[in-house]
Amino acid sequence: MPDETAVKSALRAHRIELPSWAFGNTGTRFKVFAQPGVPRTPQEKIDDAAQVHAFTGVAPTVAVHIPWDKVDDYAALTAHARERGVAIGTVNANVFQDDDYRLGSVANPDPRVRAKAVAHLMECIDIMDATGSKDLKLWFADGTNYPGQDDIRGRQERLAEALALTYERLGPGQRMLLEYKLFEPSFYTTDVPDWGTSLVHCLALGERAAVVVDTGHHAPGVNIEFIVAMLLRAGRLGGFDFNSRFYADDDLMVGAADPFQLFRILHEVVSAGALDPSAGVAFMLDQCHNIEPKIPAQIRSVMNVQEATAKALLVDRAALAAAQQAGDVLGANAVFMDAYNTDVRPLLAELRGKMGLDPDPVAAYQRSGYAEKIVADRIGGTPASWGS
Ligand code: LRH
Ligand code: MN
Repeated sequence: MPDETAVKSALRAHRIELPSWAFGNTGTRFKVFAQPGVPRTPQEKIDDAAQVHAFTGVAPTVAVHIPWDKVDDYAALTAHARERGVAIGTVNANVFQDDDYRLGSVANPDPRVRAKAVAHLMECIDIMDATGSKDLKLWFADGTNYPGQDDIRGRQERLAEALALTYERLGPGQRMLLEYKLFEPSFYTTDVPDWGTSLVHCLALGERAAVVVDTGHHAPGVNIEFIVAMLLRAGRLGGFDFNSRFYADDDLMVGAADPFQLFRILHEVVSAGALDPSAGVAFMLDQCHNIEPKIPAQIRSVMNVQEATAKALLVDRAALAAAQQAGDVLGANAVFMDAYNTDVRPLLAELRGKMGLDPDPVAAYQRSGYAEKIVADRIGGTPASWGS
């Protein structure tokens, strides 16, 4: 059986990055429901993210999205984060909300539009230089809606050219993370639709390009842990955008729709020795809390990742390997399920106690009065949202 002390120290060292945009108003094309106390500025988003870190102890960085988190002084924003015990993490580019990008951004037939998109990617690296961020995350809405609308291979050429220009600009210690998505907002082709396409581009670019697996970006029934195992084997798993879904890119709380899938994914990560921050896999949340209170939802999401990770760390690897080698199908599955069916909440509560934290972070946050304070303080101004 795994040594509980080792399990706890791995959980203590685990790092989960929060998305600034999860704290703003979000919704669907049908409605964005405004919530009271929502942040109006990148600074207030960071304040809210710092609450999640204060109560969980394992979420010390906040991913930003440009221009949603655009400021005049990124050094000041970095200092603001530091003063609240967190740091600016991954910088997300956004070339999907400008009228010029109707037919795409980096894959657009029009070279003027492609140049505009590449200029934005370069600007994001300038921001990374100012915030000390190491990862540039790229997700492209680029694609087509109708057969014949554009040349599929031609768009790949344009995409590859833009990625190469951007890769060239990366500074020391900086990486490029390429996220794929099956569809939406494009409904016929998406230029980076799957892990294979992302990996092919990353391999062509170089060592500092890696794939991001957003758990909501696959066709129903896709075995995501198989993709994770393959990317780990290739040394090109750059990170995760964790969320969960019942149907499409629902961006629900990670583990809410399918906690067993999350466990299977983290089993592959732990088995490859890739949980430790030194392995370079970024564990990020990418979620939208359309109807639920956002800060407690982020706290719950971090706890869901911790619970799945703890279960994955509790898999008796020796027994599993022995059963697998022996072809003992039921035995191997039983070892796997024993870990999954282990109630890890007492272990995590105890660990939080050792970290000087309340064993129940959600309840502790609700007792803190912060939710009431931001509703009272944040009067006026424009609540943050995806601002399209
Ligand atoms: C696209 C995506 C991408 C982000 C956006 C907020 O669906 O997953 O990671 O840029 O959501
Ligand atoms: Mn994502």
